[in-house]
Amino acid sequence: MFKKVLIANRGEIALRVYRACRELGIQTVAVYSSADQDLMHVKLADESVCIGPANPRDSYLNIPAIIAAAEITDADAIHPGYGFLAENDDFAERVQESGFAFIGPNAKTIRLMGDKVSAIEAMKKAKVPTVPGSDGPLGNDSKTNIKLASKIGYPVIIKAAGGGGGRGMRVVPSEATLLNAISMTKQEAAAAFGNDKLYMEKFLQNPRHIEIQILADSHGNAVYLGERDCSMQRRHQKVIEEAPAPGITEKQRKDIGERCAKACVKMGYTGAGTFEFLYEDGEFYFIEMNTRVQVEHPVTEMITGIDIVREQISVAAGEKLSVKQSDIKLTGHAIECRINAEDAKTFLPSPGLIAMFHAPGGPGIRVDSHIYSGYTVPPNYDSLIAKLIAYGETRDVAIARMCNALDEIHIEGIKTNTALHRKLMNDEHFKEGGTNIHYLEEKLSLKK
Ligand code: MV4
Repeated sequence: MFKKVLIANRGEIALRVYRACRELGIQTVAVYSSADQDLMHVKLADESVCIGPANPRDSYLNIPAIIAAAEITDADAIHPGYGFLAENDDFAERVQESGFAFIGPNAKTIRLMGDKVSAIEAMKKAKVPTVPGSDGPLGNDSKTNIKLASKIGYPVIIKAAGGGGGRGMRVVPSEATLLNAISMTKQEAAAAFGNDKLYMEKFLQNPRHIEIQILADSHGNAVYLGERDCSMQRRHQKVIEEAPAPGITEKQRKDIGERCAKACVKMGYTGAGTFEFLYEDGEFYFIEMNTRVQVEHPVTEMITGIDIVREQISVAAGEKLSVKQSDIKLTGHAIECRINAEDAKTFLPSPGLIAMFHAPGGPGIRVDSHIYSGYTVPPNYDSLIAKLIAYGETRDVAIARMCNALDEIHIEGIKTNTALHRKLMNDEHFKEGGTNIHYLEEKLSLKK
């Protein structure tokens, strides 16, 4: 096992990684920007190194500074968390070339999944169901593209191979705007990603966003930990996630889960990973794979009892997964509310001094947060300040506990979105379960 891990991230996930390391008896190195010296995990870590100014370009995205910090502190491994460099294939490569373990899959696999066209190709080979679409990248021939779109059937969506997470895509309702949409998306993709490769898919109009969590080791073992429903979102930012996904049957879970786990073995995937699907009319359609730990991993931990971050670390150290598929039983239901420092009406960030913070508690409540009374939320980063997770034997119990927790939580000094969460926990359609990716934006627009 590693002796010392450098945590190349900030906020709640840095604290989450710190906690997993401590449990494993691993020493920790925190790296932080000059805006982050008061972060909880910076105080708690065995060592800490300032890697640059507040601008993430110069600190959390500064590859030489992070590698230098690992060298100075003699760390064995680097955990990238999520965001920042977590899915940067060049970072993973340079970490490894510098003699450290990267806590995640190898650079080649990150690269393969980072290019959405090659990711979809790999899934097709592994029999993971994909969205009907172009077989590979779009060419430049107009006639061929028009034929392809009418074969797929309108509406179609044009996506950039270098995009993902909602960036670089355009919906095309009919042939009239197809060629223009292709050339516009191509230009934008070249500018945004330095890669103008595009692909085409059938546009699914009312899907849910359901993802499968997997874990894989370097000994050819892979398991699936069931699914999460992340459909409650606004502008590609998830607001609430839950596990399991309402209405998914045991048979559906097993079929899609086994395909994902097998795909991991086939690809030589190691670590934690997430297969993202659109789910419509009872069918799963792969869209992207995330090669990192995700914000919403706790809901899966709650219903499986498996520590995903601990498994990430131990498989990166060459150990076998601590569980096999037959050990994994989904029990109960978990819901996560993302608490953001933001204005309730405008959704603009609301950084500043947290004059007072009181965390909720009680049965089934978990709070993953780096904030504390007297902490100042800096304006330079993501506005996520806490994840409130509620577990219950049933979905109704989880919702009831979440309602209690939202009434107990107290954050003074900055604006947060706790009122939105309270409304959603009492929303009849949410309570019923299974709302689609458009539900929240539609609900919010009705109120205006
Ligand atoms: C789609 C789609 C409908 N049909 N692809 C948006 C984020 C990126 N991960 C893929 N996205 C979508 N791809 C096809 N063929 C609808 C979306 C989409 C979406 C997906 C997941 C969660 C929220 C979303 C919000 C808007 C659009």
